[in-house]
Amino acid sequence: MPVELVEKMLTGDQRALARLVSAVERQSAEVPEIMQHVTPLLGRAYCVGITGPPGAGKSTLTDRLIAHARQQGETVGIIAVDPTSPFSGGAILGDRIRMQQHYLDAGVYIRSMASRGHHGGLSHAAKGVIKLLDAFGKDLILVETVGVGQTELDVVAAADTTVLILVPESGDAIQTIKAGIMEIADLFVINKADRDGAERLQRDLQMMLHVRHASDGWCPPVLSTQAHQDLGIVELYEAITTHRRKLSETGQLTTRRRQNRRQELLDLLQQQLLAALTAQFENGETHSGLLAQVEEGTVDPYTAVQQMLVESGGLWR
Ligand SMILES: Nc1nc2c(ncn2[C@@H]2O[C@H](COP(=O)(O)OP(=O)(O)OP(=O)(O)O)[C@@H](O)[C@H]2O)c(=O)[nH]1
Ligand SMILES: [Mg+2]
Repeated sequence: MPVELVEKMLTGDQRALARLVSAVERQSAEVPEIMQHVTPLLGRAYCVGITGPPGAGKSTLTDRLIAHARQQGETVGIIAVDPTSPFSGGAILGDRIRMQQHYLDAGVYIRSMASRGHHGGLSHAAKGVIKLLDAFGKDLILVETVGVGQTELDVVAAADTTVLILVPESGDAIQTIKAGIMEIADLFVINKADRDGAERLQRDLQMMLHVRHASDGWCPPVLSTQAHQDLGIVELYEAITTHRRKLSETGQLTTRRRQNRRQELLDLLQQQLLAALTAQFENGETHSGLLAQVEEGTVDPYTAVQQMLVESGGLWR
């Protein structure tokens, strides 16, 4: 029973949490009921999205951030989203190795999510898990994604603060980094600053961001770290804290979270409508005559869609 499981989780039961996380990951039919019980408890945790190209050092940085947050007395939840691997393979295994020192800490909960079985629902599943960790009482939630596709963009956009991790080699590739991620990043980090080109990239980025953000209230800082040596981590943590304070003081945190909830509703509606309509269509339950006509070219797809929406419950006005 979802209600009992949620109540059990709220007593601090990690196994109940794990079972709820699995239900949300599967997008089980119980998700609406789970969310009904969880929603009144949300909003206490602070969520940080950590994204960047493969191998940039996201997991190593996350590992160091966890350690620092724990020293500050915060409890931490981590979600590592790996949309590229069809199995719990490479990157997730890497996460396990890099974050293993925290697996035994009861104040830390780590969950890896791969794309297998999600059929495009990965970002919804990830957002659901963020909510569970929030309700469970984690102070800080870190979400690691490889910043290459729409799923990651959707997930990091749901975070309160988004951190983009680059490496000195990203300098030449900066044009190819998904533009959306460059635009939503609140903080930039050049990791592997022990390598050549770090300072130049930092200068270039600062200049670019300064021009772009001259008029708004927050110019994203560009930090430099050497995660494997634990260098720059405290500064990164403090920059996240500063951004958080600024968002709270200006009321932007409330605005952002409202927008995110709205977006989540629209995305979910779109996903579920599409799934329902497509299933009807593919099972040949309805519209089979129309399909044949479209296939033959006697009816155009615009008219067909209009008619299908009318038939599917008056969705077309
Ligand atoms: N030279 C150098 N290597 C680093 C630094 N930070 C991390 N690394 C190394 O970079 C490699 C990749 O680190 P990860 O933390 O797994 O990177 P990631 O971005 O999580 O990788 P994926 O999740 O696979 O995309 C590891 O071998 C790290 O030890 C750094 O500051 N300098
Ligand atoms: Mg990683």
